[in-house]
Amino acid sequence: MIKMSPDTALILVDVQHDFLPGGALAVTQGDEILPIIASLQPQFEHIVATQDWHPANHGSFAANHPGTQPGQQIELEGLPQILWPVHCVEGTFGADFPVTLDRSRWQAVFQKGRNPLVDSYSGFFDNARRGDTGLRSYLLLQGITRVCIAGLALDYCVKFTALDAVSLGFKTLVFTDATRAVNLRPEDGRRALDELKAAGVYCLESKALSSYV
Ligand code: VGL
Ligand code: ZN
Repeated sequence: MIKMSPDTALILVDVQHDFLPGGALAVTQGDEILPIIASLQPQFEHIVATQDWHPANHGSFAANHPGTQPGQQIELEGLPQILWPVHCVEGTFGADFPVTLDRSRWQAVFQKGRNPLVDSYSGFFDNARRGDTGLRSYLLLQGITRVCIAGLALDYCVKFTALDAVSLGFKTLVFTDATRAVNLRPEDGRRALDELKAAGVYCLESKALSSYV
């Protein structure tokens, strides 16, 4: 097992019941990333997580816009917004992390999506890039210059977290086997990887991590 240098953090994005099979916004085969995350965690000195955490009146829920369906796009406070099933409501089981996920070495959890008027795919900023979760300043205070990302979902929260990380100047890697896509359109996951690579994000299988050290 390799050990990443202390300037590198593992960011676990939204590994929550509602994104796992059986959840309200289940990502197909999302549970397959759990054993991979388990084998990745011991290789990192710094581990943080993000948690999708919505009030029940959140504007991204189709249920809060009568006459709409999940998957439909609307405008929310001037931004395009895909409507989702009710998911990750604060304090509910769906918003919690599975017990099989070892949290004993997590140093911090950054909640996002608390403002009902704007969605928040990235673990750093909301979609309007106004609200800040504090993740950036936390990483900077810890002396982190490189981040490695795993979690759900590849075409939304993993993608936008990685794009923000690279735009903030972090060397950024996404573990291609420790993420899965929602795939509202069948190619969304593959397209997300193309976008990430084009933005300068390393996309690597977890077993190839030693080649990145
Ligand atoms: C996510 C859609 C809505 C995600 C969160 O974690 O990828 N996707 N909220
Ligand atoms: Zn959400």
